[in-house]
Amino acid sequence: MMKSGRFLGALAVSVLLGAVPARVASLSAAGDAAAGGIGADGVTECTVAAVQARAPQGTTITSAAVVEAAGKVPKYCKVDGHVATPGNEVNFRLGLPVTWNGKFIFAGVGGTGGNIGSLDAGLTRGYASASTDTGHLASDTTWGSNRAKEIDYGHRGTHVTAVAAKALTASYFNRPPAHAYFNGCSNGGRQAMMEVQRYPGDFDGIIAGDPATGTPMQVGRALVFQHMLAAQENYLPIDKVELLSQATLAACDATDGLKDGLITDPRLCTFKPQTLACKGADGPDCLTGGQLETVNRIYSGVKLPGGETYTSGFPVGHEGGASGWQAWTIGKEPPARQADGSLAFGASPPSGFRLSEQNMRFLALDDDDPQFQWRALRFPQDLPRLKTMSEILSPRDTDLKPYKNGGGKIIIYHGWADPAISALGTVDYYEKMTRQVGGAAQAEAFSRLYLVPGMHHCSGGPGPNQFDMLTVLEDWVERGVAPSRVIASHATNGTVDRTRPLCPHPQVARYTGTGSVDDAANFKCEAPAR
Ligand SMILES: [Ca+2]
Repeated sequence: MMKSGRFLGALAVSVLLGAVPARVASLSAAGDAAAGGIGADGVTECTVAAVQARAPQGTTITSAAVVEAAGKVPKYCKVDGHVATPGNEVNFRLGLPVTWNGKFIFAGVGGTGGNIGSLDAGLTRGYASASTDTGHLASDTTWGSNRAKEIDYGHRGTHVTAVAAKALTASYFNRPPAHAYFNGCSNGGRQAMMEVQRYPGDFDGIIAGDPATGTPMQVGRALVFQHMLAAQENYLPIDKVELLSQATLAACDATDGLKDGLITDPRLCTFKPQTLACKGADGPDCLTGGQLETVNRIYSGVKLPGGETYTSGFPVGHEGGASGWQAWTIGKEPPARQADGSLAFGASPPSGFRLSEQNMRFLALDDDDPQFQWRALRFPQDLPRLKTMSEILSPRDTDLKPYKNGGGKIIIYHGWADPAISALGTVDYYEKMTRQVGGAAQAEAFSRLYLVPGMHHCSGGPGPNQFDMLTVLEDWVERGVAPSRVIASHATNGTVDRTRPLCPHPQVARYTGTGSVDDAANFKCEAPAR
């Protein structure tokens, strides 16, 4: 089956986007005032007509209305609209606060897009704040059969929204934003990596949290599910994951030099799942052969026939808990046998299954095949069929020199215990990127990677999982203060019970030997001894 618009190559797309006029550059207060629609405060009226009159070409405003202050969110002008792309329209929302901090921020969106992200965090800090649905509605079940919508989800929708929303911000306030930032986690982290790789001029500061890797990640999941759902004895029930989690913590907690309930560097851990193998029949204190193979697949990742990593395995540690493997891989309920004899999850499958199933069904293949699903994937035989979509969805370019040379700064963070997207893949990317830009000093001139011990996917887990990277990035971009340690905290029921510095990779937080291990003051960042 053909996908509409599939012959639009990257070159044609970039030429078309390049044709959008640089509205910011051509702004003049006198010219805009002459166009009308300027209020007594010198700011554009918050109406469709006034905002549309100053909109860049290809941008359609569908709604503009003042929203009164509520809670911490200040009074702002809420603008909804869409941007035309070749073969599609990308919906966006832009919030323009009455008391503006002079800057712009873009909020990334999770999963497979389809919903515009919340602007509240940016508006609360006074930012002109934008987000996008990445070019399709959540209710649209056919977007994965439309190449234009796939490209917009993959990367283009974020870019055109950034260009249009920055221009609208400039025309609304009659001056361009002094700085433009992007902040996203998970798929939002993937959007961030696409921006830094493909559109280095869009932002001068980018935060990429737990960045999704697109096709390789979904293939890795599918291969785990192929084994885990092939036989009931391969399935890992919740209590077996808790058993594993206790075993990995017992084996690895002290290997980082401090027994504190956290595995600070899982790469140091030499835990072997085989030590949990059942000696005889299945029991609560052991893993069956089928369960061990499931665990090994999760830890091992996927290698190409030549031995090169295709998708990284998951680091050992903190597998348990509601936001651990349970949320992403095994689910709350075990799979049930279907009429055809197969095992399948019920109505609330684990998130990793839901996303991989959707990906294989309508996003992975270069040409749709309605019969294709995760059980049918053959690795590596099917890799050629995934090539085009992998290029559209997967941010793999390690050459960040254009972004660096343009003065951009990027902060990447990843939870070591993220059960959805492997932190080891992000470490691998960062180290390759470091070599590509000319070594550590060059990489540190514009980038940081923070690995967060014991943090699950973007939040959760027993580690210090709350931190404010935007302030760190603002200090770097606006005041030239290069990031060093970042204080993170962990709270239980709203009460902080642990603080810990996050250290720029490859440094790690080292206990100074005195005082509470739950107090960041008693840690320093230093290069690992190995
Ligand atoms: Ca430890």
